[in-house]
Amino acid sequence: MLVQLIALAFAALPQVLAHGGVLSISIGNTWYNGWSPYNSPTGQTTIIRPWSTYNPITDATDPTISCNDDGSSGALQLTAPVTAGEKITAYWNQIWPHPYGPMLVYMAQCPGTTCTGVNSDTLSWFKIDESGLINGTVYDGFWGDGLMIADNSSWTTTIPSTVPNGPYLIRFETIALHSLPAQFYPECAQLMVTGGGSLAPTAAELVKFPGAYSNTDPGLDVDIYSNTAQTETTYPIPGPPLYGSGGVASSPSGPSSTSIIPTTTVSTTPPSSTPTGPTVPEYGQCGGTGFSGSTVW
Ligand SMILES: [Cu+2]
Repeated sequence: MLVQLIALAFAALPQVLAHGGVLSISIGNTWYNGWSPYNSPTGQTTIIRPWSTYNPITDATDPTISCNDDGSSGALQLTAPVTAGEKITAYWNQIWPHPYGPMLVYMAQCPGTTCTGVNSDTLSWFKIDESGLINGTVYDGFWGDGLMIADNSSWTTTIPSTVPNGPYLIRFETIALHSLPAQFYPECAQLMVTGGGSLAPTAAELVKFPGAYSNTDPGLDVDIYSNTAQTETTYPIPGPPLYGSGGVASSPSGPSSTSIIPTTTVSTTPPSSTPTGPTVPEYGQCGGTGFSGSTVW
């Protein structure tokens, strides 16, 4: 009977169990509980922008791809103070199940004095961090996503010391390539940056969401189980060149193959409350029909 009840419970929540998103954020020693997509939005106060589903976005031009929602702020939206040069960590809702694909972090400055009330679709984003194929092959190498999983399903990045002061959205994104179309998992939070610099992003570094990605980008329509993938050791990370790189946008036919390993650190200050939520078996896969890759490290 118990087994049957458990089976029923799992059958009722297959989508929820399979995926997820950013449930909390820490900046320095400050812990911020995030948005709870399966609770009522009424009364939720958090620095994370509202988002509505654990399901992945599977179209690179989907209207919800900026912040996994309609782009609006919450009714009781908060903003976290951050000093340029400070580290910020995003925590996913579970042991993340998708080790194959890139990690990306973007920022976008809001007009005026606050991001509250500003639709994220209207902003111009620049990429401050990326990690693609770190080593090995596209088929079974070690990816940014694997590094995120290895770091307690969290991702730490540094607010560039050179960004101008002001209100920003930060957008943490993990892209899963275990099945096609690629799966996008973006979530955003509101920041107020102080102590910054004066290096504005270049035109080539600025993109819109939707707009930054195309479904035919070489880093998004890659079949990691193909024969060529088994010997391919470079991977073109989607999106614009990194902020401050002085680079120009790569053309689809001539992608760059840079793979920058970020300086991730395991948080030395454990959160006072750990994220709770649905769990899946370690490295359990979802959406991966025909999945044939490694299931253990
Ligand atoms: Cu998933």
